[in-house]
Amino acid sequence: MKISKVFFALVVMLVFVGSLVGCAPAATPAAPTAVPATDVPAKKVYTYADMVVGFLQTGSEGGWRAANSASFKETATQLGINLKFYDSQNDLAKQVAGFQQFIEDPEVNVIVLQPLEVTGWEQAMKDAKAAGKTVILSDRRIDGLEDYYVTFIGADFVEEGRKAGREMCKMLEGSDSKNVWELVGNVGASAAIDRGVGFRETAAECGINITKSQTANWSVSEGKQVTEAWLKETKDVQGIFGQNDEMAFGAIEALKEAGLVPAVDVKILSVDATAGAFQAMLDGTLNVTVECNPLLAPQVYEAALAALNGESLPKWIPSQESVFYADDPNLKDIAAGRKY
Ligand code: GYE
Repeated sequence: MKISKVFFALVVMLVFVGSLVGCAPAATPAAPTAVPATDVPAKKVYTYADMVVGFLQTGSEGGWRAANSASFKETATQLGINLKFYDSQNDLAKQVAGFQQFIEDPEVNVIVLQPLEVTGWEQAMKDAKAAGKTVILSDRRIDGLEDYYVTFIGADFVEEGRKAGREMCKMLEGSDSKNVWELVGNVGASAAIDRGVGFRETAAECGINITKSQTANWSVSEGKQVTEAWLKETKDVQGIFGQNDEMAFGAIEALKEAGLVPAVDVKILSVDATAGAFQAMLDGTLNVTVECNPLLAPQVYEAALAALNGESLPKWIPSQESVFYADDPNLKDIAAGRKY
């Protein structure tokens, strides 16, 4: 019995030692030598002072564009951003060339593109990514290439078009004829393409007949020339939709010279809601303007800084907008409070 007790104790001891050896790793690796915190490079946190923005502006075609350019210049000064401003003079080839210049500029870490047209950007966008540039679209979108820009900050132009169609329907309610003429912006621009899509969606709901549609390239002079030519063919028109304020101003001039009373004989509706549109509504020559906000710089610079600091952003950050009416009793006060 004594032997068995000794044997049992020996077995228990051997099992206990084995269990220790079995759980312990074969060879406990030496703990890695901790790197003193001071030797790990701290992740850089960018500030606005670190931003060098290459800004590709479309041109200087009207009141909306002037307010938009001022927004980017004034906000850059306020935030201490180094802004390199490139005027593409409404020429796509010039804008693509300017984009390449910013890609090759070692100082530029952010490129903000306000694309003249939705296509023509594949190579430039791929080159920018390869060069490690942060690209943000502002004002207008491009087709596809979502992997090559951080985000698009701009209006929902289709919704602007829908609003325009609804307002034209309201103005022509009860009219025997609903013939409407459309003055289109630059045909390759998302603002023109999408406003046309939206307008057709809601104008169709009330039986509007778009009897004429032609580009007038966002300008007063071309808006007038196109409308004059149409009036020589017929005066059977009940409404004119200008895809921006300037083209509507040109149509207003043409109607007056043809002996028609704008906003009375022919309803006039535009998009942008610039100071000129508020003046035309106060003068009684424009019925409605759908707002498109040009003051995009604060949102764009904020998104650029977030992107430089590695934050992820939605692919589209829509700007918020309203609609303004000539018959609004508060129109004068609203106009006085506008920034553009
Ligand atoms: O409506 C027009 C300008 O891209 C939203 O461009 C902008 C448009 C605006 O020429 O006035």
